[in-house]
Amino acid sequence: MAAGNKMLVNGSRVRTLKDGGIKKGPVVYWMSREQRVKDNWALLYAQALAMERKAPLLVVFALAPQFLGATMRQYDFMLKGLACVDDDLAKSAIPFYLLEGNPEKEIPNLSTTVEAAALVSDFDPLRIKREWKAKLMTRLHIPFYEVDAHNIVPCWMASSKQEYGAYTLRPKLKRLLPDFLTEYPALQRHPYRMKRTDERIDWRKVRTFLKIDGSANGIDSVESGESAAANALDHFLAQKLNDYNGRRNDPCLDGQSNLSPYLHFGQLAAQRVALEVNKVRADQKSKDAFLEELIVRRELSDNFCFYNEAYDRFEGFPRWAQESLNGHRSDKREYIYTVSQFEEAITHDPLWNAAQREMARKGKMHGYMRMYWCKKILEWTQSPEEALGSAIYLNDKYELDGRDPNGYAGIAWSIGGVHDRAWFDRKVFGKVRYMSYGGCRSKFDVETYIKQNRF
Ligand code: FAD
Ligand code: FO1
Repeated sequence: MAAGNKMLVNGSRVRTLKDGGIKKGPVVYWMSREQRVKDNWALLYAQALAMERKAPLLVVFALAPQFLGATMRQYDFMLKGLACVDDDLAKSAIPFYLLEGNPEKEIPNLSTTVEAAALVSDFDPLRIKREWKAKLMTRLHIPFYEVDAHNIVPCWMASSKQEYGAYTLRPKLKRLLPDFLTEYPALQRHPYRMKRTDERIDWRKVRTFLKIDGSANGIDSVESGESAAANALDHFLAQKLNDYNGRRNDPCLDGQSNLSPYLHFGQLAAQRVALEVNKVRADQKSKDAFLEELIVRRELSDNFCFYNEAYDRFEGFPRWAQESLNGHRSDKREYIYTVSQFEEAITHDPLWNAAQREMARKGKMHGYMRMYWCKKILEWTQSPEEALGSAIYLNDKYELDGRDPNGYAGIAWSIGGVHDRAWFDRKVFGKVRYMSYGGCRSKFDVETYIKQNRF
């Protein structure tokens, strides 16, 4: 990127959280959601700012001791990916710092220590991130920018309000995509240095800092890091995209892309995926179906979490769903399970138990089963609020891709009809869409799925 040419990063991807004249000093990119070096608009913007001032650039990651119920399963995956980021940044002469502790303290301290001229962060609609930013802003005295490097069309550009569903967001995205679905400029080797004050990161010691639940085992079958993500994309494009439309909804087949852990941790850019999908020759219906999920459904989730601050609460459901679920609070539940009975997969339903086991063992439940799995938690729990709590707890404890706007939106869709329409009224569910064991049988071979996930 030519020195100082910020225009290569489309300005509407950037929001100014704190304004001010940029004095001398290094530019800091506080990496959080986008844990990658390539195809990262936030990093590219930070480098443009630094180039403009002939200033050093440094990247920091603040490692929180706990994060929304994450276990060693997710932290292990993330830390392996961050070690790759450290190596890859070094190849571009950009130092990477891992700070231990909550960002609202660590980031302002570091900015002061290095006498930073400006701070750049990446966009994330989750409450915890907005709180981190709000708190650290009170202690920051330099300009602070936020770049949406996750969505192809920046969240605040796609829509200025919560959308009813995919059908209302889709046309807005389609109109803006040509402006935003562009190739990325390359990150430059950074010419301006600052002396490195600390020794190399001890990635083993880092793990001892965490205060988390070690019970969910790591998932060795999914390799972490930016190059593993690129390989997973290549494999999907070459071997699976062509049949995606026909195979993606059958939980007995491995028809999905399996890209969600990489997208969640930002080891792969959705924009890169879309650019590569458009380049390859494959069945058009499958390409369209895949891009609908990758662009419309995924950006709809960020829209939901960005504009609905109750994205993980009953109050975040549409009015019709709240009223209708309220009307059925006292309905007798045919079965009632506690969250630990769900967690041990000991319900009366072998299909539901198989889905829970798939998630617990593989760290990734098939997309079709997530809907059935979640709706049954509503059906077999005393209240919608308790069902919501159990679904979020289990989803975020076991899914590698958990703690993500897609998860909160997916669970709110299943339990509270978010982004869905009202159906005919029935026990417990009210007008929220129902899914049944019989319905699954008509869609795929339930016995095979149960056998595959017997363990
Ligand atoms: P593919 O079918 O290959 O799709 C490619 C990408 O498109 C996905 O990685 C994802 O980014 C996006 N996508 C696909 N389906 C959806 C969807 N329904 N909503 C939003 N984006 C979508 N997704 C998560 O990333 N994390 C979660 O914690 C999560 N929890 C869910 C819980 C429930 C109850 C439901 C109904 C859905 C949940 N989803 C979640 C959405 C979806 O199931 C997963 O994104 C998908 O199964 C991931 O597998 P994949 O990457 O192989 O999907
Ligand atoms: N982001 C951080 O900035 N610091 C963390 O320590 C951190 C831990 C973490 C653990 C599990 C997980 O799934 C996500 C985690 N994230 C962390 C955030 C993550 O990178 C994503 O930004 C959000 O979860 C998705 O919006």
